[in-house]
Amino acid sequence: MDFLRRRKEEDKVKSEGRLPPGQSLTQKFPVLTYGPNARFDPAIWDMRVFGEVDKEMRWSWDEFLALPTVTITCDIHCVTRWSKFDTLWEGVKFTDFIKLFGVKPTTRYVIAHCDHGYTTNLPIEAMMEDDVLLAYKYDGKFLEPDHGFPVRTLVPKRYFWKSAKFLRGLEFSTVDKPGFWEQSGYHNDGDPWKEERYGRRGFF
Ligand SMILES: Nc1nc2c(c(=O)[nH]1)N[C@H]1C(S)=C(S)[C@@H](COP(=O)(O)O)O[C@H]1N2
Ligand SMILES: [Mo]
Repeated sequence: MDFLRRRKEEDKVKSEGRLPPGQSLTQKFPVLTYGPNARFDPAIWDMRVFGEVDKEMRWSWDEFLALPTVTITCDIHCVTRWSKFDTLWEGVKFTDFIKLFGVKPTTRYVIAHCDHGYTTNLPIEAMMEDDVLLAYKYDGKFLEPDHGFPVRTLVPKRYFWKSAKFLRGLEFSTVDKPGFWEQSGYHNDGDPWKEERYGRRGFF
């Protein structure tokens, strides 16, 4: 019965054009992390920007928390086929953030660098979307460790592996640098609406 009810709900949202192809709705918030969560020590934690920027900068935890934030509600889509609707996030808006240090016109890609070496890449245009955040609150509370505490990128218009948990830095680059999953066969762009799950030369 539950299954049937869910199928009906999915048919409804699909007809409304809100569920990307091949996705199923979940009410839960699944956790997908390769490796351990980051250890967080506010005394040594920092956020860095480097590469093709006017001014390389770093923020301590306190300095980062002092930056102005915005709140957004969005749908998220994981490549493992779950989608979750109406998720509520707070964080520093990417387009506001970059005004603090200036991005050189030579920048074409942004590479997110995380604790334990996870990286993920996106064209600067994808990061300039209005709903891209350096998020640190979910549903009004600081992120759970499993969901990327203290800070993650949030890029709702891409599959969720592009939303980097345990974020420690953003690299602005003239060349593309495929990240952890992109090197393992996931698609380089990861647009759920085009169902860009796996790369042409992927292993899957
Ligand atoms: N640092 C880091 N970020 C990461 C991952 C990871 O393993 N390490 N997994 C990615 C994947 S594959 C997904 S689907 C989402 C999952 O986020 P969630 O655990 O909050 O649902 O985080 C992404 N960001
Ligand atoms: Mo994922």
